[in-house]
This record gives sequence, structure tokens and C-alpha cells, in this order.
Amino acid sequence: MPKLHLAQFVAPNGQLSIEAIDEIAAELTARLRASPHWLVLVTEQNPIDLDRVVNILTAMGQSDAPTVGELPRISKTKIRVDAKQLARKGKVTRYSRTPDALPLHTDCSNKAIPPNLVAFAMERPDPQGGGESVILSAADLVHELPEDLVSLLRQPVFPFTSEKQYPILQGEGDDWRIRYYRNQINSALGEHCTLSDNLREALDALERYLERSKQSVRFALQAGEVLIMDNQRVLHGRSAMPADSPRLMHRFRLSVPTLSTHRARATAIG
Ligand SMILES: O=C(O)CCC(=O)C(=O)O
Ligand SMILES: [Fe+2]
Repeated sequence: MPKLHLAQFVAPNGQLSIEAIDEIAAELTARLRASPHWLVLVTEQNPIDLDRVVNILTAMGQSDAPTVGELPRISKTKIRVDAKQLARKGKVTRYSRTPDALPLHTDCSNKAIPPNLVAFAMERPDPQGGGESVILSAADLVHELPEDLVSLLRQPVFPFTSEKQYPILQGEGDDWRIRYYRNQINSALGEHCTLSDNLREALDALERYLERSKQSVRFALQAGEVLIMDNQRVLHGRSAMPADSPRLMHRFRLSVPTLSTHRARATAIG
């Protein structure tokens, strides 16, 4: 599992200076720009210091204009089994509050531009080992797919809302982006969107490849660990947990401009 240890940036007195936060942010961004486009930040804190996590993510979002940039907007949500939220039918987002497994997906797949950074800070793992994280990068997935399926999935025809269609895959070589959430597409298809039989079959085939992927990575996040990913380049999911699981994680989403700039530019800058 790709990891970065916070301890290597912390001063002997336990402080994390503003300079150190900028250094961690730069290191995380550089790591996310490269394959496999996700990693785990190990804080060794229990309980985890969420303000510190927010400061690091904020610095990542600001990195292209450290002095004049506006503070990036970070969305923060607690992820835990929540019976009240569950009662609210019809919302695709309610799935994360169930104890159920979540199939591999992109967060905010229905947005014109899904946030490119999604992070999950684990406060309390499931004591029975449920709710493991699953990750699959678009580049690894494409290696497993037949070419004709890739060409179908590149077509900008898949409905993610009743008005908007997008491609599922975009890219070439080893530089691939992905947008996918079967539940979101199913919900759009329920709102009178149409999709030809061969494209529906393409989605079913993709589902089978995702379920059987040998490239997906599954692991249990420990308390104090933060899973950080490029939401446009990897899919994530989780395994099921008991209905009364006390698992508690914090989800953060934001857009980090320096993650999305073209690779060639990064190489040029060095
Ligand atoms: O519970 C998890 O590990 C992931 C939840 C998730 O994918 C989400 O809330 O977007
Ligand atoms: Fe998600």
C-alpha cells in the first residue's frame, strides 16, 4: 500500500509548522499525480486530529497560488451507519450511510467536474474488520478491458443525470480518467433517459470486470490513517459491515487545481 508518514514532517516538539504543512501538501500532490494516484497518509494519531487533516488538504487546494489564492472549498461529511439518513429514500448519496458494501465508484459522478480530491480519514474502524476500502485505478482497469469495450466506454453518451451524458473513460497510454457510478446511471435511466442495448451491455460488461478485477486493492484503514485519492483517476468502494458497526470515518472533497494540469507541464517544471 502506498503510504506517507506524517511523523517525518513533525518537529521534535510535536508541532507542525506552516512550512511543514506546505511541504506535506506538495509531497502529497506530487504523489497523487503519479501512478497509482492514491495513497494513505499515516498520522499515528488516535484520535485523529481532523483540523490538521483539513489544514493539509487546504494547502493542497491552494498550492498553485499560495499567497493570494482564496481558500478552497472543502466539503466535510461524517460517514457512519445512520438509520435516519437511511430512511430518506431515493438519494443516491444515502448508500454511504448504510452498512452495505459500496461498489467501485467515482464520487459526485453527476457533477460537470467531479472534485479531483477525495479523502477518507478513519477515526474508528469497524472492530470486526468490516468496511474495508477498495481501490482500482483507471489505468489498471483499462489494462484488463478488451479494446472494443474501452471504445464504447469512451463515448460521451452515458447518462449521469436526466440531462447530462458523459464518457466513462477518457485518456490514452497510461494516462486515464474515469467517471463511473452504476447507481447514478441507473437512477438517470429511471428518469426516462434512454441508452441503446449495446451500451447497456457495455455497462454490464464493465460491472463484471470491476467485480472480478485482479488489479483492485483492498485493505483495512486503521485509526489515524487518511486514504487520499485522485477521484478522477481511481474508483473507490468498500466492503460491507455489521448493521450496528461503530465505524466512523470523515470524508473530505475538494478540487486541487495542480492535480488536474496536464502531465507534460509537470515534467517540464520538474
Ligand atoms: O465508507 C467508505 O469507506 C466509503 C464511502 C464512500 O465511498 C463515500 O461516502 O463516498
Ligand atoms: Fe464514495
